[in-house]
Amino acid sequence: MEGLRSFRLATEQCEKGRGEEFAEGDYEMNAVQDWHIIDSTLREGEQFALGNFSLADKMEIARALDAFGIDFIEVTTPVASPESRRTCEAIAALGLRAKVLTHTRANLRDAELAVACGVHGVDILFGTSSELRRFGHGRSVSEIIDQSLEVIDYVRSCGKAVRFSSEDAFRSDPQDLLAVYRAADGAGVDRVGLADTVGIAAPSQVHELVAAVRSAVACDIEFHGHNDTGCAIANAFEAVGAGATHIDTSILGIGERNGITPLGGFLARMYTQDSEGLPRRYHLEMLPELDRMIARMTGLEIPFNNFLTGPYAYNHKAGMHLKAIYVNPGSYEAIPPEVFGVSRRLQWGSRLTGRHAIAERARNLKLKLPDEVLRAVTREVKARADQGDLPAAEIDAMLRQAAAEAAVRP
Ligand code: HCA
Ligand code: CU
Repeated sequence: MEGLRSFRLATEQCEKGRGEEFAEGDYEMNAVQDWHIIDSTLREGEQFALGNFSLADKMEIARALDAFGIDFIEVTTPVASPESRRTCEAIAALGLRAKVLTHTRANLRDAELAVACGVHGVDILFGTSSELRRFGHGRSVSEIIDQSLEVIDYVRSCGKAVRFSSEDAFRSDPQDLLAVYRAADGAGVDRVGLADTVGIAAPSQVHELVAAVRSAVACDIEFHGHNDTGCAIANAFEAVGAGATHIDTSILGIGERNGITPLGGFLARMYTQDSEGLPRRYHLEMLPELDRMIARMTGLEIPFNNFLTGPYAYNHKAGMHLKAIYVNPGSYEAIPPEVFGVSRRLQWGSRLTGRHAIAERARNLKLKLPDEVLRAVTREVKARADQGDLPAAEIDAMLRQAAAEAAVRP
């Protein structure tokens, strides 16, 4: 099957929709051309505690996402405030290659304002969970459908793209959900969306529900996953595996509470599936710039354990690791760092270092040392490093001295 890469996944038989069936047990992963990123740094990210972006910040973010190759940029609803409306209009008017979307509740007044801002499309949202129906808007499923269809028809009649998404989809009755999605699909939406609003879904659940939606609708499918239980990337990955076509991300994963699927982490995950397609589609080497930009604007550091761009994401320390890394970096790296514009860091002055790391350093210094001398220097480095990592200069001095003592000229 053209454009699709295959990988095995213990799964029930799934339909990819549009009539293609896959063999049981074999699962077809959408290659990079089959899925798109909707980056929501300018919508979900603005809901992050420290996401108070100025207009200039927002323009910078939109341009950077566009330059990176992001397909869709979602911005805060113009209903939120006068400045939000101005921003929505300004970003829609930037003339980016990326399509600008805004996000509204499923009511006509909000949709009218959204359309008037000149965006490419409107992402509308309705809560379908029993919690939201009981404690939130209080509507029945048929009322949700009626109200949504009115808004969908309106947005379509304006010639705009429209998406219908269910808030808290994973705590909704699947039958209710499918009924609402089928109705939205029948009304001609471009996409239906599943939002894991509280980050409660497990990857297997996401797979199952997206697969069920995949066989119920013909339109595209979007997944939006929060990270409260640490599954946002895995859930987005499973969503794509089950036939989702659009994944919501934000730079550094910023959003309500602890955020959503981070752009960088999601791309890391997807790179392992399609290492050729991904670099053709996105300027992956720009990722550190994007992460640094949001760190700067939120006044935070890039988290120490961030995917790809964290300060230690490519740090190698233990002797066994260092030894293998010198020979073949792939032995302890899933993704070559240069692909994402970062570099590796070899921490060879710790008590965990090894002879191969010290020997490599000696080679770099053009010192030829017999094996027993290298072993002795390594023992000495380890003993001294018990008090803390040694600076490179100290190890270099030890190697030079050992070379002099062994009367081996550099
Ligand atoms: C929110 C809404 C949302 C919407 C997601 C979507 C969510 O809680 O503010 O439009 O698909 O997580 O449900 O971000
Ligand atoms: Cu959200």
